[in-house]
Amino acid sequence: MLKLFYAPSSSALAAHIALEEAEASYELAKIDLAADEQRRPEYLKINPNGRVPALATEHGFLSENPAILAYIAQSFPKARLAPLGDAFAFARMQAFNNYLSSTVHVAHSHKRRAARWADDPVAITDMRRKVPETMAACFEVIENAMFVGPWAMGGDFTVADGYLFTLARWLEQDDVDPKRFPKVLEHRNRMAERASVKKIIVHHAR
Ligand SMILES: N[C@@H](CCC(=O)N[C@@H](CS)C(=O)NCC(=O)O)C(=O)O
Repeated sequence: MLKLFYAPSSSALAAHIALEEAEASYELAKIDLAADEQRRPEYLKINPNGRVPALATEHGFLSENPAILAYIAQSFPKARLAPLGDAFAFARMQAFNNYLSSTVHVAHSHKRRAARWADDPVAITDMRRKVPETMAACFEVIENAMFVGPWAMGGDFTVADGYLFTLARWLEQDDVDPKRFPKVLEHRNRMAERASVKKIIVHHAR
């Protein structure tokens, strides 16, 4: 049985959506980030990096959203959550997911986790101040260059859609007006109406 270690409205929502879309059997384990549960020794055995999501599988634990999403898509091929027979299309989906993970998510983290990158209070304040600008710049690239439509990667829904939805939900809290990105906003609204999302969103109240 798969077990998803998650925190409400964190990036783990992307994996949660993928599990629902795959119609997988899974359990949830909530990690309280405010209580720093992600740094407890028991959890560090699951993900030594002390982050959610993590996925317990029959083979062992997985961390990092792009890896978890690819694993779910490949483990449940009937759900058609990725272009499995097309190496190039699969790699493009991975490029999209890795951009979300390594660039967009990191830009967002400079608000709450700025102290990871600097000690000087002035530098920390400056990093936080820049988040609306860097997040908007990231979504500019998604809106104008990466998002194909109607789904992130084109005509077929993929695990990238749940991931984009997850990070697009953070725009307001990062002081970015989502109306600046009409394609992303329309996608976000459409995703919110999807059966999988409606079923699980109760776990991701903000
Ligand atoms: N690179 C990781 C990032 C995961 C991550 O930063 N998750 C956040 C929640 S959205 C977290 O666990 N934060 C707790 C912390 O930073 O201590 C991924 O893409 O899965």
